[in-house]
Amino acid sequence: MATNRTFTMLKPDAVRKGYIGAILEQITASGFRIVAMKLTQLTTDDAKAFYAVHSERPFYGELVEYMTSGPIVAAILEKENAVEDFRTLIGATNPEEAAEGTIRKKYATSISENAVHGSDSDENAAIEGAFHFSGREQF
Ligand code: RTP
Ligand code: MG
Repeated sequence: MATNRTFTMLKPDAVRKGYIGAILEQITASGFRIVAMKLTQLTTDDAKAFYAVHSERPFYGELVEYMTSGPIVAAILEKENAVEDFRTLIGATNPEEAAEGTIRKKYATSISENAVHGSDSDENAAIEGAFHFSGREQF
C-alpha cells in the first residue's frame, strides 16, 4: 500500500474541552506524520461549502452552526493507507457505536459533536486539504 494523505479537523468541542494534545498524541502514536497543521475557525460560508454534500440532510443547519462555534485544528496527515486507517482510528460517526479505544469513543460528546473529522476518500482528502492549505504550507 502506497504512502498517502488524509485530512482531519479536531472539531470545536474537542478544542473547547482541551483535547488537542491528547488527540494529536494518539494520531502520531498511530503512525501518522503531520505534514500541515493550524488552529483556525470556519466561517459560515466555509462550513456550508465544506459540508455541501450534506445540504439536504436534516442536521445540516445544526452541523454548520456547530462547526463554526469555535476554533478547530486543521491538519493533513501522511501514512500508508491514510484515509482508511484514519477512519478506523477515529471510529464510527456516533461515539456510542465507536469501537473501544477509538478517538471518538474517548473524546466525542455525541453523534453531532464528535470530536474529529476524517476524509472519506483520497479524492476528498486532496480537496479538503487544499481548502485549508496552500502548497507551501504542506511538508
Ligand atoms: P466527518 O465527515 O465529520 O468525518 O464524519 P463522518 O464521515 O463520520 O459522518 P458524515 O456522515 O460525513 O457526517 C458529517 C458530520 O455531520 C454530523 N452529523 N450529525 N445529528 C446527526 O444525525 C448527525 N449525523 C452526522 C457529525 O458531526 C458528522 O461527523
Ligand atoms: Mg464524512
